[in-house]
Amino acid sequence: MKILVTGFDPFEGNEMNPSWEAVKQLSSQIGEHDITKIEIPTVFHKAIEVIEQKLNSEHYDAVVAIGQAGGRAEITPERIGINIDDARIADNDGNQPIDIPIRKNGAAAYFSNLPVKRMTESIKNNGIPAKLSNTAGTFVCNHILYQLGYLNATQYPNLLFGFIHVPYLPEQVTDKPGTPSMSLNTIVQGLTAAIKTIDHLPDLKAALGETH
Ligand code: PCA
Repeated sequence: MKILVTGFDPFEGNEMNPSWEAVKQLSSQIGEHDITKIEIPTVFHKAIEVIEQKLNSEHYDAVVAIGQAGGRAEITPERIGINIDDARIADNDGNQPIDIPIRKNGAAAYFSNLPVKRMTESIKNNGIPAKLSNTAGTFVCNHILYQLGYLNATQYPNLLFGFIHVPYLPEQVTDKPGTPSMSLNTIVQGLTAAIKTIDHLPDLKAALGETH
């Protein structure tokens, strides 16, 4: 498969974004997949335009977007993107939409069509903490996952799409006592394990749900 993998630029005063740092280090061939990597801006709407340009200019079988989830301890494949922008902080262009639907004519939500449970288990089988997440938040990461679902529903019916959040890097939490982090090398290994397992087969029926 030809897979486009994206990482975000730094936001909220961070000097780096682990998502792009890790994506940069991915190998250009993961299992049977050819990997193309691009950095996208942490900006509502602009981020998806960059991805759309790539999809319009070349054929890709899948898009996997990666983002930072500061405070999470695990690598977290995301199950769903919801139709709302509700920003706690401004994006990198100063936009702070509050309770604005992303697409007026879109569904309430789109489920990732990647095998998110198999990806989660595969990361864990490599000795790396992972957890299936049921919310990508309401900032630019959720926005991108939702927009990818919208593109899949409206223009690219065969496109596989999904999102994976990654923790802070250790150097980002030196002044945030008690905040979890993960080394760059471990994040790269975890993403590699997840991407390797992408295919069109039905997902695992594993009990990875949550009670709350
Ligand atoms: N994380 C943010 C946006 C960019 C990023 O890396 C988020 O989780 O929405």
